[in-house]
Amino acid sequence: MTESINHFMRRIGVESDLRSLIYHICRAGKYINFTLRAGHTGYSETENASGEEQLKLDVQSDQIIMKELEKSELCALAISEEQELPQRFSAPRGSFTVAFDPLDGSSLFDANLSIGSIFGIWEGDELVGQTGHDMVGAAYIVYGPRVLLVISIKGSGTHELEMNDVGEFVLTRENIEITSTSKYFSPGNLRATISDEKYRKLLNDWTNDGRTLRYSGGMVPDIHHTISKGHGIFMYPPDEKHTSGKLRLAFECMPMGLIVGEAGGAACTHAGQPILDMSVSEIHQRCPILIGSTDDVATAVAAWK
Ligand code: AFP
Repeated sequence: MTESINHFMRRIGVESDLRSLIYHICRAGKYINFTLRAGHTGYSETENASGEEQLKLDVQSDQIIMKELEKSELCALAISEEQELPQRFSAPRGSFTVAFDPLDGSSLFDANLSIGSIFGIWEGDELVGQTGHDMVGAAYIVYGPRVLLVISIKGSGTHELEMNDVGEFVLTRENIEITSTSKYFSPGNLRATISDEKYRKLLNDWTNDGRTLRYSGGMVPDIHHTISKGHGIFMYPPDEKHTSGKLRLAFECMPMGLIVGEAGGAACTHAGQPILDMSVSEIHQRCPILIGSTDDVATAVAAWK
């Protein structure tokens, strides 16, 4: 007997307005998945807040999520990677802030590779000043051969659900655990090894130790590889071009930090600062990230000392 997301969240004690907000996030995921399968690739002749070209799918996914968050009447503040300014909504039923990347890795879609949506959830109607520890929940949806939702509610673990043939998410894995070390590694920003000999040495050492490289260029499927296998490390260190790294703190690194942390993993910058200890000072700020098996993250931090 499969268990629906609503029944599962009720069973683990998720309070009703957070359950309702997550229900709307799941509905957005269903509609995004339908849009992806309709195959509207191509560019929209616009740029996002970070000056990156936007695919039509980026814009459509952003619109779908914004509409569901507004309809929930629970989201007071919505912050998207695709929009420079936050959106404020009337939220008579409750007050949450949602920061999200609507379609992370969208440039991979025309190559038929997996991509995803990432969500971080805070209470209240402000994001600046909030830390990763202040999140009440986080989730990602990976649009691949199977459409999967991985969700963490603060203090209640990390769980995986699969979208069924009528667009509903049903539980597939409860209380996922990440072991302390791995035989895999997912090294992003390889161009940094040209000037960063510490990164270069770490990757050489792990390669010589016989580790298997797993990297697609999509943060969501690459971190899902760690979640799925129960071990691994994803890295995106800084370089001259990305002096603070490429990935965004509020709608990529913090949500992934909660999800991996609730599964027993670790997430920090290459300098060893825990991602969840950081606070948001600018909504589009970026940060370097090492995330996954705790001992592997510690080994990587030590390599940069
Ligand atoms: P796009 O969203 O522009 O495809 O970038 C994807 C991403 O933000 C993240 O999903 C990847 O981990 C990272 O960029 C890959 O960056 P590189 O292209 O430098 O490998």
